[in-house]
Amino acid sequence: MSVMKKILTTVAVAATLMGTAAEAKTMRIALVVKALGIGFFEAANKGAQEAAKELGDVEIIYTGPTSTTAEGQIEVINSLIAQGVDAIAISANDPDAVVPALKKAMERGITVISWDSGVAKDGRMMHLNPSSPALIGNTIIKLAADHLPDGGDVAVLSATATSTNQNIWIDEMKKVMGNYPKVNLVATVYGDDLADKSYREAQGLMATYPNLKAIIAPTTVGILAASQAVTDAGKIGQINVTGLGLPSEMAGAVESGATVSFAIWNPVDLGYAATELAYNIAMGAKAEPGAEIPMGRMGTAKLDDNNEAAMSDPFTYDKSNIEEFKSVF
Ligand code: RAM
Repeated sequence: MSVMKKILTTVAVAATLMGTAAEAKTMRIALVVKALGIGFFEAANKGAQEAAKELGDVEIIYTGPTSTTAEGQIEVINSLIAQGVDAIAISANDPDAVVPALKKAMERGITVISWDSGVAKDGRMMHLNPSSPALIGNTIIKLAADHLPDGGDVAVLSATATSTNQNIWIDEMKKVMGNYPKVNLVATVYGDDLADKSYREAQGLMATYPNLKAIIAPTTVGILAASQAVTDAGKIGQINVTGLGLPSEMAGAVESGATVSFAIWNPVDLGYAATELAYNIAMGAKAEPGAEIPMGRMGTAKLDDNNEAAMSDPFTYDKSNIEEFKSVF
């Protein structure tokens, strides 16, 4: 065989092998987050990567807009449709605004689920809640009320005004406010899951409500910013910042006393579970009421009438356990 022929043959063999590899096709699952740069979603991505490794033939595309807008997510979704991904698992900035783009994705055969922050029923095959919304709503007010024996003014510092998950949790919280007659909810403000805006909103609350006793931030970005604002204002011990946070980000606030306690579920597990669900539905599992869809080491998701399921209960962190968990997530 001439040298040239040998080279050509080698190239041809290599091309054939590559073609075969492409046919035994890797499943591409896009994990679309509210915005890039949020620790909670980075932890979820760790779980997604873990699931991908376990499943073997999966590639995770971790993506999202640079700020928490539905418009930014729509652009991301359209680009994922153009790339022909196999599945989209989204934490939505707005339950309705992303529906047309996600419907288009499903029409093209892309599996679509939501997790963390839900999409309206028409725009997804199922939704994975981190925990029961009622339990989360109960938890965030209880965290504040437990440290207010004499009651007092509390305010909510949320994420965006259209965020599905925070809005549901705040609604659930309001339903049980009657159990805490001495606790008075004076305001709900929005920091858009941006550190600087959340910080300014916390400052605004302190200025407007001089008797404020607690800030409830059901967002990891908001709770961290509010604890810093309270610390900088010299109000540790006067205003307790609580809500949902990451032990890794909140360790300093717990140590200083700006935050007595807060709660969260494991975000790594949430990203892992969402990936397992997207994979299994893309592989043919039917997302319908009553279905039980496997989530790997997280067990199974049992879908309710709305095609929703919950992962696990929130867990409370304080001085007694923060050290142990701050290096986990
Ligand atoms: C922020 C996001 C996320 C929420 C957590 C608690 O990271 O708003 O959607 O689940 O907080």
